[in-house]
Amino acid sequence: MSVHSVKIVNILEGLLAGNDQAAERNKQRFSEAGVLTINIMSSPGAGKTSLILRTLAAIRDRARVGVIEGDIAGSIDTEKVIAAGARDAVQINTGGNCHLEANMVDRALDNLDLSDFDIMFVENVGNLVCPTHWALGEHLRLCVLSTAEGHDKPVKYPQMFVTSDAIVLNKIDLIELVDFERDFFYDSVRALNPDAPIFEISCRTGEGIPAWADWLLEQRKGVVSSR
Ligand SMILES: Nc1nc2c(ncn2[C@@H]2O[C@H](COP(=O)(O)OP(=O)(O)O)[C@@H](O)[C@H]2O)c(=O)[nH]1
Ligand SMILES: [Mg+2]
Ligand SMILES: [Zn+2]
Repeated sequence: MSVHSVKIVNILEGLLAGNDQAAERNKQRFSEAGVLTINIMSSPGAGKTSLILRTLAAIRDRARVGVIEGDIAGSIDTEKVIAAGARDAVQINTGGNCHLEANMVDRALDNLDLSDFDIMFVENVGNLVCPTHWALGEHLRLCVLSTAEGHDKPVKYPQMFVTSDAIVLNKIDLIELVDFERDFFYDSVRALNPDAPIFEISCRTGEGIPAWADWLLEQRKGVVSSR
């Protein structure tokens, strides 16, 4: 390795260590407030916003939900989640950055009162690679994959599947149309991550949303009881 590349590696490690500390502080704030926080990761268009909207409709009478929306630009998703019943939402424009970082979530928290919420969704930037390295302070890491992307994604992006606490297989309504091989997908996910629950969902039809919503509400109890 040249001196130059050693330097780059060290700078990245330093940045990630600083990010981990900021994430730990965020997590402490979420935990003390009893707010279950979920970092939602996927490639662009897999259905992160659609899942938040469907989940809001399913649980808004049982939990107070907030949303932190990470996008490279624009605030279109924030307007949608407020209209769907989120108690409050904040948009983070990353200004070109391809993932959220803990200090961005810290700044978003300046605009939210954590005592208003039971659950906080953080919609990460659409990207299956670098969000895996940048903790935000979440309790749960959720990977959303859509059938249209193909069954081989766990093999191509293993780190995303290794580090996820739960996986949503979205657009299940399209599974026959896109030749998605369910067995291949399950075998490759299980080789990387034996325990994460996998929820088959269609945000188009609502299939699978009740089981996912119930699981989520159950996870929130863990955050409250560990306060
Ligand atoms: N057929 C189908 N389309 C979906 C489903 N979920 C989302 N979509 C569509 O996929 C596109 C991207 O969804 P969006 O939630 O914006 O993805 P995001 O970029 O991950 O936030 C939109 O046109 C959605 O209507 C689904 O379960 N089935
Ligand atoms: Mg979105
Ligand atoms: Zn990135």
